[in-house]
This record gives sequence, C-alpha cells and structure tokens, in this order.
Amino acid sequence: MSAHLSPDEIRSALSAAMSRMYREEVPAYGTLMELVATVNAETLAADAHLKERLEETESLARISEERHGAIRLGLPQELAMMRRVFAVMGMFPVGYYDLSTAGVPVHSTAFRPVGAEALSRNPFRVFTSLLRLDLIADEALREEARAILEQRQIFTAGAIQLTEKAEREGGLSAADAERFVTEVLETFRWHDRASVSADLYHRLHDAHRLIADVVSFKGPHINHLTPRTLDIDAVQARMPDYGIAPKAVVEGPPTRKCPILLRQTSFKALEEAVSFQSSDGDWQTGSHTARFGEIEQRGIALTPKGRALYDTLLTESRKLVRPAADGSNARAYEAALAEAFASFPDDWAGIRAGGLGYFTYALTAKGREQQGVASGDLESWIAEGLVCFDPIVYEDFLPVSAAGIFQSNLGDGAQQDFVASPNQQRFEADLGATVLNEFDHYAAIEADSIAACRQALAMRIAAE
Ligand code: OOG
Ligand code: NI
Repeated sequence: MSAHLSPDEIRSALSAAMSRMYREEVPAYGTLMELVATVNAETLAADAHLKERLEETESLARISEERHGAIRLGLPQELAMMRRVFAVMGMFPVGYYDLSTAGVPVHSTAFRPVGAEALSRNPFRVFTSLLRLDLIADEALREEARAILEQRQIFTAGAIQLTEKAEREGGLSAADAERFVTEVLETFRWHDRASVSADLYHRLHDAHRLIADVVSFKGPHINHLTPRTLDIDAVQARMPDYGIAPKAVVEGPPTRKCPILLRQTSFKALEEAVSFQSSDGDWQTGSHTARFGEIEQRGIALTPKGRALYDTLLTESRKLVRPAADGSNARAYEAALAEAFASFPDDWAGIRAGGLGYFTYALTAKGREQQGVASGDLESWIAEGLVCFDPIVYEDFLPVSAAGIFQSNLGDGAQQDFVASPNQQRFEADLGATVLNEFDHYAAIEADSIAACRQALAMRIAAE
C-alpha cells in the first residue's frame, strides 16, 4: 500500500490552488495580495521584536500563505458532504455562528485545522454558511428554491469517490491527493451561467440578495479569499493607491499595540455579468454582485472573560455611534471605539494578569540553561525569567464583523430584520456532527504548553 500524504499537505495544496483560481477570477484579489505582502514585509522590517517572536513561535512562515475563504451552501446534504470533504484535509467544524440577528438568513461554522501543530503548518479556513430556507417567508418561493437546489450536485463524481476512498483507507496517496484537489476545486468555481430564469432570480433577490446568490448558481462559488496582514490600518489607507475602494470602517476592535481577536475590512463586491436561461433556451444577459475582497489582521484569542469584555465594549461603542455604510461618520465611529476600548488592557502582561487572553508558554534561554529549579510554579518561573509567554492567535471569526462584511456587500439600505433564531441543534443535525468549542481548543493549547514547560524543568531536576 502506498504511503498517505498528510492532510496538512492536501490542505496547503487546495489553499494554493484556490488562491490561483480566485486571482484569475477576481484580479483585484491579486492586487490586494501584492499590497498585503508589501505591508507585511515593511511591518517586519520595522519591528524586529515582532519578527523574532513570530519566528520563535514558528508562526512567521505561515503568514504569507495564510488565508480564509467563504462559501454559502443551500441544503443540509451539501453541508454534510462538505464536512467529509474538508475532513480529508484535516479541517473540522469549529464554532456556531447565527447570522439571522444581522438580517442574513444563514447560520455558519468555520472548517479549519485544529491543534497547534496543524495550525502552524497551514491555518487555511473556510467560513461555511447554510441557507435558512425556513426564514424565507413566502412559502411558494421557499419551495421553488428548494426544488431548484435539490436538482444540483455541487461535487464532482471524482471528488465524492476520492473522499470515500480517503475515509475507507485512512488517507490519500500523493497521486490521489493531487486529483482530489483538482476535483474539489470545481465545487468552488464561479459559473457565469445561472441555473434559474431571470424572473426567478429577481424574485429570489427581492426576498434577500443572499438567497439569490445561493440558489441561482450551479455551485457555492468561493465569494472571497482573505489574506492576513500584520497592519490592517496601513493596508486600508493604501488601498486607494492601488485602485481599490475599501469599505468605510474596519470591523472589530480598534487599533491597538497588542492586537486582540480579529480586525477585518473589505472592498465592495463586483458587479459581474451573468446570463439567465429563458424558456426558449436562449441566454439572457444580466448581472450579479457577490464576490469581493477582504483582508484581516489577527490578534490574541480571548478567554470567555476577555470575550465578554470585548462584546460589552463593542456594544457600548455602537450605542454611541453606529457606523454608516457611506462612511460619513467613520471618524466619529473610530473615536467612539477607541474610547470604549480604553479600559481593555493594552500590554501582554496586563491581558494575561486579567485572565483575558490565551498564551503559550516556553522556556527562555535562561530557563533552558539554569539548573536546579526544584520548586516554584509557573508564576515564579515567569518572575525569574525562566519561562516566557506569547499570545495564541485567534483562529476563528466574529459574528458582528461577519454581519458588517455581509452588509457592506448587500448594498446600502439592504438591511433586513430577521428575528434572532439560533438553531445550533438543527445545524449540527444537518452537518452530521457537533461543532468544536473554540474556547476549549485554545485552553488545551495553553495547558499543553504549560505542561511541556513543567516537564522540561522537572526533567532537568531529575537529571541532576
Ligand atoms: C461570509 C462572511 C463571514 C468573515 O470573514 O467574517 C466571513 C460570507 O459573506 O459568506 O467570511
Ligand atoms: Ni471573510
């Protein structure tokens, strides 16, 4: 039997292939990638300490290759199969996001690698939403949408066969993995021929723009791919120089010395030519707006306590100023955000002391050399300079930010109010699995690093 390629390598290959495909489909994405690479190089050149910590925590190499994408699925069986396909690449569902509160009729999870090792290899994630047909009020339209979706097959026969093979044999050979990536890429490809008539498209669109995006096409085209930047303010400021118009404000926390969670911004979705089939079999031209570009800066993963503080401060600032889609109050919003977040500690030691964020711990050079640390605990080792700590990167998403990104692409005035109706149980039943809890995941990475320090120091004691 031939050896299996590691899921990490298959994931890296798909991420790279998707980036190449999207670059061809949406040239502005390529431009954004260049800008991000430039800003990242400048940021590292100007900040030797940041560079050293990223190298030390083995996260420097991943950054230039790092990205997330997003897709929107139509039916439960699509979600269940998608889960199996992602599992071949070591990507598992983490977190549940209810976006109905934001007026978007979907709920979602993020498929991503789990565990420090896999994340450092390649952290590629895909934010995956499932349309809530139950939130379409018009019953006739809901059934029409369901019937259309039931006719489509978003996976190639090859993708299904290879997924089954991987499940049966516990992995794929290098040759099979290469075919798998080619086949799976097809699911994410853009199709400019709609599978519905112009009339149905418009009725779906009137119900919600996103419903039209999910139902009208052959598959769940990737709607954005997001590179990671080390300085989102610099990228946002320079986008116009590159001919790209950014959305009005950056979503998430304000600019800080110690980045927390996730900050994101995007450029508006493109209006693209599509054609609709008319009853006489002819194609009729029209347009559709769905695909956009996004960038993000990732900061430290917060504990439940830190996250609660973040949520409170964000809500507080939005009560003061709600960012308008046209950017008219962008400065006032930024000021309100900065003011609200003044009470969130902005140094790593303070964040750690407050129990607000997750860290990994490692022996310092002194810790590695010094003999005879017979007693003490983590705090004393830190105080003595034997152990140092680094922030754990937040690998997940933020529902309020996601809503802001969705909204900025639905066009101004497209806000629609749905009543909040989270239904994680339904989502997990459709997925065919439970989603992992993100906090448990970060806590485990932190605990493992502490155990490793303890063991290393104890081993030295034992060796004496
Ligand atoms: C997904 C929006 C969520 C993010 O970065 O928060 C997202 C979508 O538009 O389908 O990707
Ligand atoms: Ni995104």
